[in-house]
Amino acid sequence: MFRRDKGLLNWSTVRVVFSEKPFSLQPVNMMRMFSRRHTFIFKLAILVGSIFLVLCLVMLYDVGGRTSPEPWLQELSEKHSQLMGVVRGAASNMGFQIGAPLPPPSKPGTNPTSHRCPPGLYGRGDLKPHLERPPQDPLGPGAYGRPFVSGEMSPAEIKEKQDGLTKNIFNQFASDRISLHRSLGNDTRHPDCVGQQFRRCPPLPTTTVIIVFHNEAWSTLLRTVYSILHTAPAFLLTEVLLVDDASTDDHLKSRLDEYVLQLGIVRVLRQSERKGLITARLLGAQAARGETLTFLDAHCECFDGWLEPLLARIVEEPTAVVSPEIVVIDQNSLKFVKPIESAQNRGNFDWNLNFGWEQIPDEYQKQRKNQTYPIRTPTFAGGLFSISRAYFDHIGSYDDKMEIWGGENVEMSFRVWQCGGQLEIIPCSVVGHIFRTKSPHTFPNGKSVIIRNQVRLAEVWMDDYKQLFYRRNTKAAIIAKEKTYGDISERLKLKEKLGCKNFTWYLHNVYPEAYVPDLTSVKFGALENIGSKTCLDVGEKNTGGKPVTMYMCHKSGGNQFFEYTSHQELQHNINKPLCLHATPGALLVTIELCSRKGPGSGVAPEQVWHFTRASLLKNLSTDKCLTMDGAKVVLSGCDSANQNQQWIFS
Ligand SMILES: *[C@@H]1O[C@H](CO)[C@@H](O)[C@H](O)[C@H]1NC(C)=O
Ligand SMILES: *[C@@H]1O[C@H](CO)[C@@H](O)[C@H](O)[C@H]1NC(C)=O
Ligand SMILES: *[C@@H]1O[C@H](CO)[C@@H](O)[C@H](O)[C@H]1NC(C)=O
Ligand SMILES: *[C@@H]1O[C@H](CO)[C@@H](O)[C@H](O)[C@H]1NC(C)=O
Ligand SMILES: [Mn+2]
Repeated sequence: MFRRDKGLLNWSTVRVVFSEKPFSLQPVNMMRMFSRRHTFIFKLAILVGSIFLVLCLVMLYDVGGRTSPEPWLQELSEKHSQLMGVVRGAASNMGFQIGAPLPPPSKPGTNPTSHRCPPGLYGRGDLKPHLERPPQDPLGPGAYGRPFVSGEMSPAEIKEKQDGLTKNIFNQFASDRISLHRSLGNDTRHPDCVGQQFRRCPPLPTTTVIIVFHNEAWSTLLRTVYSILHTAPAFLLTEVLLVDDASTDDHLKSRLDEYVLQLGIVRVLRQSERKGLITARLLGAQAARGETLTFLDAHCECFDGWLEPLLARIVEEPTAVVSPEIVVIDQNSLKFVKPIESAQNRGNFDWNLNFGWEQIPDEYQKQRKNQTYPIRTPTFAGGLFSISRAYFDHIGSYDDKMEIWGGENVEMSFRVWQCGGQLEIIPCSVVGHIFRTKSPHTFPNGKSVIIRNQVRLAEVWMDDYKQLFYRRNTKAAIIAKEKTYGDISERLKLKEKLGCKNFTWYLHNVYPEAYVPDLTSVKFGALENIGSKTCLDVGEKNTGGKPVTMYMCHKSGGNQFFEYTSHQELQHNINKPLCLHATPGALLVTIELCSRKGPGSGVAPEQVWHFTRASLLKNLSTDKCLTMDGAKVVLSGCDSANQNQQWIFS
């Protein structure tokens, strides 16, 4: 209960901070205090000092116009003008606690010191996009986000479509025929979002949009770019940086450079060697000149008003790392699934350290007074988000010794929360993304780089809980044991420097609903059958309700991970507790949600397995035993000489 209240408290504190004028009151109080003394000279000195102070504060207010109690912002200001140094020095000599302002906006051509911010709200005219959308053909292919419909196709077209699918794992044929400027039709977001307005003071920060791509199709890449230019308010968009992770396709070379030149605001940066997403994003972040960074994928379309709510939240809470609500662009029809008032999800993780989505707990949903409120999320998908550029650096950007791709989003999730920030989804910000069933790209060194990345994050952020991961992922356990995950000393130093909290704190405060398996269990691993030397396996995508099978022992955990609990259950528990379950009368043994739910609740008889001395797994009351029958797993009369009934943890 305490924790949830705290979430609310954060909100109200934020509001208080922004509704008072922190700079105007203090000098007046000082003068009152001193005016009770009667020495004229002393008064004069105080008066002069106060005037100086007031002047300094006015200057301070003009430059930044905002404040923050965050020490990381204070650190930052040291890099900026001498004036700021003088001001802060004077202020701290007088014993004031003044948070330093954000760095001045770095937009070329504007004079930062003249950057005052007027009261009131931005009007529609202020939020005009960088580039107006050209008139739309309402009957054009895929117009207004509708699905692409193909008519009769010639053999050449059929081949083109097939080639596009093979190369991209989405329908490039359709994408190539849809306008690069397509409008997504009427604004169908929740009315709270459509009506949301934004304060001019403190102003919304500028942003650099960073898009990493590798052999992306021309039409999806350029539609992403245009959809930004047609929706992002001109005064907020500093630039769009396209970071090429060593693409080999011809159209992404000089043709792309020349094309974006005419757009003015778009630049291409190149990574000559395939180093992956993480280093490519760091390259983009280093080159960025906006006050915030906005990362997008190379096959997105932005919905009306997507950018302002992200940036507004960062102004309100500079340590917030904010993601849009991600909607689906269908990989076959390129239909843009428009936002509706439906169930919203948040991010989670399982004990294989994979990211997933889950419904927001009702209790938490009720605390959000309207749809403009952010949704706190334990983890994020990590592809699409905005962050203050200063905070991105402060919080340790990315682990640059992670390779290619994978795990970086979970790493950043744990790090941001444990080190004092927050991860949020802003439902009023909607961006569509083409979700693919698999990646079209090859990975240098294969999939093991992902596991290595995950071990790095487990070693740095998860304390003893990393064991839960290693037990379920044997390849990770080997990497950890052999210490082949590389040097993590820099990351540990960062954790120390930022005074980050531990993983227990994260689980209790950020994700109290998390399912945490037993850390003390002693019997776990793969359940190998003595007779066949094959292993008990839950099979693909078995989240309960399906029979288990026998499969070649792959010795990497995952679908073959089982844990024998002190309650005599056989649990397969990577993202939730699933139990080996024998339905009376049924032929096959399945896994089902465990019947035991915490202390006090009992185990259903269908889920009790007695491990005998002869390595049989036996139901005491019916005297039947777990039996391997080819690829099937059944129950049959116990016979301790039958090797097909003998099981060991390996
Ligand atoms: C947008 O809404 C208007 C009024 O509700 C409707 O007439 C129009 O057809 C809609 N446009 C699209 C593209 O759906
Ligand atoms: C939603 O809540 C915010 C913050 O309390 C408030 O400023 C805004 O007016 C509310 N919007 C609506 C539509 O009620
Ligand atoms: C984790 O941090 C909490 C305080 O947030 C502390 O009480 C606890 O002992 C720490 N746990 C470990 C395992 O260090
Ligand atoms: C064990 O026997 C009980 C009682 O007959 C039955 O309800 C249960 O389903 C059986 N469990 C297994 C695992 O066979
Ligand atoms: Mn993608």
